[in-house]
Amino acid sequence: MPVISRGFHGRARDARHKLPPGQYETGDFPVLSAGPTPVLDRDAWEFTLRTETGARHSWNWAELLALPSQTPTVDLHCVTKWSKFDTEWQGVSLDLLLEDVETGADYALVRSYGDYTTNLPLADLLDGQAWIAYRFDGDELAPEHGGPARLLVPHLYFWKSAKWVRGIQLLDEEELGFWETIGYHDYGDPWREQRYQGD
Ligand SMILES: Nc1nc2c(c(=O)[nH]1)N[C@H]1C(S)=C(S)[C@@H](COP(=O)(O)O)O[C@H]1N2
Ligand SMILES: [Mo]
Repeated sequence: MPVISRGFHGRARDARHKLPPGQYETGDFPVLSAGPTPVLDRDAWEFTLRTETGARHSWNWAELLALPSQTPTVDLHCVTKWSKFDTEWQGVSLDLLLEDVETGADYALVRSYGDYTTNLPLADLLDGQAWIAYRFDGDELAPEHGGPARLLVPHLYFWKSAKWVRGIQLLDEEELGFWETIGYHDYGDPWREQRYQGD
């Protein structure tokens, strides 16, 4: 029976397996923000889902924290080519937030405090793929990384994970967000290297 070494070679093979095309692994957690970090008061914080028919579903900070949470461990892939493996988060699944929301929408436009937006299909927020995350690596989510809470949707390039998330608008027709409007890919699958429109 062959002896399988779980030393350096095994780790290197794992790393390659986890690394999408064109990416490199980093142990750092770079901060990438298109504007200044907004100063947000948890007492005034609110997250609002709006459906295509105009129905509103809102959660304040206490309500969000009172919901059952999950602790996903995920890999992050930024379009600027860094990937960070095995990051540990705590947050509320979008499956739970959307559970009682009646919608036939196909698209979502995510809005942040501070005006950042990003778009994705509604299906990519469901089935255990997305969270409103409020803790990272055992601590409150730091403001520069999107605290009090950010969207976490790690199977797409990290620009889709809107920091300082404020709400999600559900839409029948696709509307493009901030980066998508200026040439980044509508969908942004790192495994298909969908960095720019046309990739
Ligand atoms: N509100 C908001 N969310 C954002 C951004 C931003 O500029 N504003 N940058 C995006 C990009 S391009 C990346 S790579 C990640 C960076 O998250 P980090 O700063 O926590 O690494 O946040 C994404 N979410
Ligand atoms: Mo990014």
